[in-house]
Amino acid sequence: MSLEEKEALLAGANAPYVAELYVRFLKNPHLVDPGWAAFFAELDDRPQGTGSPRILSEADSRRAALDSIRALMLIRVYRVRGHLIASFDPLGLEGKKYHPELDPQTWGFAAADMDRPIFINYVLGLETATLRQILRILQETYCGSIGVEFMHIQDHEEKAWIQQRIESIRNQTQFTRKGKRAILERLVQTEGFERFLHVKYPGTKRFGLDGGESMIPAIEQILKRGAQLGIQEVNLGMPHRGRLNVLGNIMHKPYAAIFAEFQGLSAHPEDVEGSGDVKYHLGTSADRVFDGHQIHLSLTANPSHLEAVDPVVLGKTRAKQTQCDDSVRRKAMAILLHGDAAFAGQGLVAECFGFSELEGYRTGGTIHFIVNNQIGFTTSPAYSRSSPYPSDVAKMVQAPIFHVNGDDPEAVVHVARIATEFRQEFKRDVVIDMFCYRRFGHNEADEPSFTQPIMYRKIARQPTTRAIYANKLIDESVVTADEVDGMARWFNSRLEADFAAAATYKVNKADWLEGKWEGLKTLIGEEEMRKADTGVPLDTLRAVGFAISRTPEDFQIHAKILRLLEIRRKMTESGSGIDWATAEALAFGTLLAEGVPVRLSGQDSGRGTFSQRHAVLVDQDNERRYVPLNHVSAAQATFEVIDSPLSEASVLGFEYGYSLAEPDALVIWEAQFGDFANGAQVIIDQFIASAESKWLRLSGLVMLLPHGFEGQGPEHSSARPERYLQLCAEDNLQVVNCTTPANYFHVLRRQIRRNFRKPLVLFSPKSLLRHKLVVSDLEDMGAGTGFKRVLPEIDTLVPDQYVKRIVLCSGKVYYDLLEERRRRGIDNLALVRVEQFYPWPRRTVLDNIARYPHAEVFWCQEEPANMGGWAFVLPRLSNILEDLQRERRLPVYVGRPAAASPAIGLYNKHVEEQARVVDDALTGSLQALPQPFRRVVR
Ligand SMILES: Cc1ncc(C[n+]2csc(CCOP(=O)(O)OP(=O)(O)O)c2C)c(N)n1
Ligand SMILES: [Mg+2]
Repeated sequence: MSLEEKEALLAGANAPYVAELYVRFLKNPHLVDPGWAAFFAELDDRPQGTGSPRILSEADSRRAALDSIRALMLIRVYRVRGHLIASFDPLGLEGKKYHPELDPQTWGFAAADMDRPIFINYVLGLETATLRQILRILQETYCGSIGVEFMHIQDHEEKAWIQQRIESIRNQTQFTRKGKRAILERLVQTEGFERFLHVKYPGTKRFGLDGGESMIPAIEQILKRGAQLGIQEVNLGMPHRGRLNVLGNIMHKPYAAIFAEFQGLSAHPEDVEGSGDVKYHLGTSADRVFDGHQIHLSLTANPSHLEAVDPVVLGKTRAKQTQCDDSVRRKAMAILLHGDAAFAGQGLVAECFGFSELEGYRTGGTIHFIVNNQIGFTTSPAYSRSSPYPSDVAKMVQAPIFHVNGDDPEAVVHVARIATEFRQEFKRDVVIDMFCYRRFGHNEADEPSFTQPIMYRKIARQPTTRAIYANKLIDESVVTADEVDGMARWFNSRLEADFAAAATYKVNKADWLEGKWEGLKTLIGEEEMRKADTGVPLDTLRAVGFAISRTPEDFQIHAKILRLLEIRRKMTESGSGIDWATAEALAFGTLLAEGVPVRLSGQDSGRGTFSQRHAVLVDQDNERRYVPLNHVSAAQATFEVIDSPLSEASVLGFEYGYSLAEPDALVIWEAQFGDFANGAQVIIDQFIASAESKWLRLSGLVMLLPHGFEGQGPEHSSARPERYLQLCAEDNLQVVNCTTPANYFHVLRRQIRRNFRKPLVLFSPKSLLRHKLVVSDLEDMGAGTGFKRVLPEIDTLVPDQYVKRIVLCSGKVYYDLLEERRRRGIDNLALVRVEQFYPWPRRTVLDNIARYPHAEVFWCQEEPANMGGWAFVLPRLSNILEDLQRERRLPVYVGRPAAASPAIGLYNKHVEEQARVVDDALTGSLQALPQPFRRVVR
């Protein structure tokens, strides 16, 4: 019988029979069958160590037993479902709430039963209690301003902790007078700031917190309690709502600075770099002290895209934990604030919960705070989510959820405190869902009664949270009305002073190259700065090569991997034939030996999607894991290679966030196949490509994107290089599609060995991983060598002036062209590889073209004409041809015609197409070749 069936039995005619069983169980649990014993034991979930032995005298009547189990059932149901009738909606939109299971009648109690003592065996802390008492306790604890959902937690300790924590104090903190005044002061400031903006900048968007003011004292409480419990660093992420208030009242950004932004003032435009962003997206950092404990706070800048910042904040938090050796994750923590519609709607929220217990991504629990104003823009919850609460998604990780009435600031602060304690105790996610309302429209110029007239009539009559609380404290004689007025006047005069100062406010010189970023540069300018010393002495390379091809003696390695390691070892010993994966391992290994941590995360990255990497070896007997790159040298940095969850957006966001906080590590996100990165487009567009320009935030993140047309169909061929190339401007990115293991080695090392950080979009090969021509010599990685942005012709051809054609290309197609040219014995056609698209190596490309004065210039790609590099190189090559005063100012396009789908599904057709591309590049005559424009524009 299931638990539900047993519960149903209790409420029905069989209750006396169950009571009989219970009497027996209390005497001796073995007297009833184990199923019932477990059921009764479950009822009695009072904290361990309390209560007396369960002994009921023989004389106890059947009725008493029945009372007991019914009462215990009722208590249990209140724990599970009490929140369903709690009054946490300040607007009371749902009216009086009722749930039959919370009605004592359902359990067989009548009005006459209210005052009979019932034995409840110290559950709720009482040996006996009347039904009236029991209900009062349950309603206070579970149905007041706070509704708690925690009975879905399967871990006994966590569940018992919450139960004990809230039942022992009936889920209320008795605040001191000082504590109450502090909450009031916070509310005065929160409301005062919004009002001030409302008056000074009427109709200007600010996405005010009006109606959700209790959020500010709640965050203050999290910080204060967190500081007491060891938190030293908090990373915050939040949306638009109330952000200015958080900036001013939590982050202590000068009000004058915020006012200056409202006025669009740029008193000192020379100090404001980049393209900037709207004021309610900006981040900042601050140090604050709570009870003598310092906390460093950092609010991450974010784009409009709701919840996109979440994984970024988590990645930053993780990096901070690694930096301060916080392996128990006690010192650094993330707080994420959310809107109700966004929390329920955006998949990134679920993706981030997915991180919470993963070895490679966990951050020791995030405190989530939902400003649940019961609306999203103009959409009511009934239209925007299928779950009862916006918070239900958090149940996927069994996080406890506190629904709380925003108009009861003490309750809000109380749950903030418990949530913080829970996080510190169990290092798990926890959610506060603060029910409130939005006093104005979505923004302040928006009219909400077009769509929610009833709700907004209610809101118009609703006194502010501050007014409600001030009156409460006046009633309790904690403050006088005059004092409350005094608080508001004082704060307002302070705002007025800042308002006056705004006109001449001098923008603080950006703080972005401080701390870990010190010594790095932003303005690159000079070509020289782009160069990097990335070569490594051969001895070091050999030592690393040896270390990465070794396993411990007692390690049962798979026979094929053993052979692979032997081959790797021979490659480095002989110094030739080094393949892609070995070059990568050498790049990582040398950086590690130099003290640079390497973090690589992506789907199946440990082994490598193409079974090429084998960075994690698995003992065939016991599945013990061994990571050779962590055994390179005694003083080396740590290599983390992580098989990620199957979520592109959040994992890319996480690694991007990690790179924001850790410029001294090589941080890499790897796509399984490059095209899957489009699931993370928001992170690419809103952060990776534009964060430096918008927010002056740098990142050295590497995106590894497998790319190449090998007949694997539409979704395993193209990493969509065109998309990244279209994003390139103002030196925001580096886009590389290199073709030799040595160049790959250098481009990875270059990421760390220069004095600036830029995201690197790196297309990586698939078939080339095992291509006989795709090998390098150790010497190509030796001291003095470096990354080559363009690779010139390597074969001996006719003298330069007789070369008839230059075929420029990038990536894998080069080898198809090279092999076919050799096969056909063509000696007057030069192949030039563009290894780096952006920053566009104009001078080197120009030199490589100028070298062949009588050659036609072709661009060959395997991608369709509307994809790949064509649109990017066309104007740039034309520009060069113009400078060289070539007769033909346009390069000739050779490749697949424009297509809706990146690649064909049929393998044979692919082979045919590929052969035609190669043939066109090698033999097609200028006139006969279909012109790109004719092919593209159809
Ligand atoms: C991903 C995304 N989709 C749509 C929007 C446009 N938008 C901005 S705010 C908003 C409503 C958000 O509602 P909620 O999350 O409840 O926050 P609230 O404004 O009520 O505080 C929408 C749809 C957005 N910013 N991001
Ligand atoms: Mg909302």
